[in-house]
Amino acid sequence: MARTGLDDLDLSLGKRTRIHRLMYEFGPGNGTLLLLPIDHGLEHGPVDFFPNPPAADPDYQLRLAKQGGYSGIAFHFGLASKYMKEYAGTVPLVLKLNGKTNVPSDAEAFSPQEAWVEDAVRLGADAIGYTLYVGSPSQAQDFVQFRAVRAECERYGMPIIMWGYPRGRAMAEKGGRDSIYAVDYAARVANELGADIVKLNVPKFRDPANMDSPQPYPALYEEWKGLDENEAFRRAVEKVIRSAGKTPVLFSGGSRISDEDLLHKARICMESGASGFLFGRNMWQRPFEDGLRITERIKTLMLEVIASEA
Ligand code: FBP
Repeated sequence: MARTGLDDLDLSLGKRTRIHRLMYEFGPGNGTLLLLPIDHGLEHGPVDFFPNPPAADPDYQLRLAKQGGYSGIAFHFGLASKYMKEYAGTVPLVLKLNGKTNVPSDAEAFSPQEAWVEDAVRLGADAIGYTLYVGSPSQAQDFVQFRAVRAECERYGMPIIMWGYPRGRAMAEKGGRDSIYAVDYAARVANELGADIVKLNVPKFRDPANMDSPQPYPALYEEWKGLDENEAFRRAVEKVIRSAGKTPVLFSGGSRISDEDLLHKARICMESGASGFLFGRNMWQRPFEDGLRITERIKTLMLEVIASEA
């Protein structure tokens, strides 16, 4: 499937220049993105650092991003302004503008804005990150908040990477946040609302007939029924990327999985038209040298897939 690239996008010069830096001048290059997120201390709490305590110091991820050659690092305001001094100009920044802790229930999920696009400009960021909870009861408030961020991003030529997250009670009743229905919908929402790039979780296909909910998602998604797991996954990823239209898609890693599973998942995503990854825990919840090693394997895989398409 054709990959959505920079040439397919109608962007202002500022956005184009910044995305070019991320997709071609840093990271694996060739129009791809490999971002290292470290917003987990806010989103999940310090528990995410228990498997690898040195990773609680953001310098750990900055060193990994620099030595591993990532396209950029995603930070909230506090970490960006306190830890990046010696990495200025060598590790591109994606400034997350909204966030929340996971202490309150996800039923009403909403991430309030806690930094401005102007902060991103002042900190030298090449993009901002915005989490939008698709389907949450707070969705109306989220759309309004996003509209203001989008307008500021237009004004400053700042690209928007949307963390497109299906969440909330209604999504849970419709098959859950990782269902193909949910992720496919989030991909379309990102394209509709004007994200420049969208980050999604990989979709999981489960037969609606086997779900607890009396009315999961529309039967139209049953076309994957009976296919082997890999084929169902590949088709689900392709479907989601099609729904994202003119919005390049990144996939996240989620909690730690084996290297073989991670590489397998990454290959299918790239072959299906993904533009790259935003892998966090799978990269830094491990000893530093091991983090560099898996980073190299992922980058090699990404470039192999791109080369095979040339
Ligand atoms: P991971 O690769 O560790 O999943 O990171 C991607 C990410 O989007 C982070 O930016 C964010 O903190 C986290 O996932 C949210 O994970 P979850 O959806 O499980 O709360």
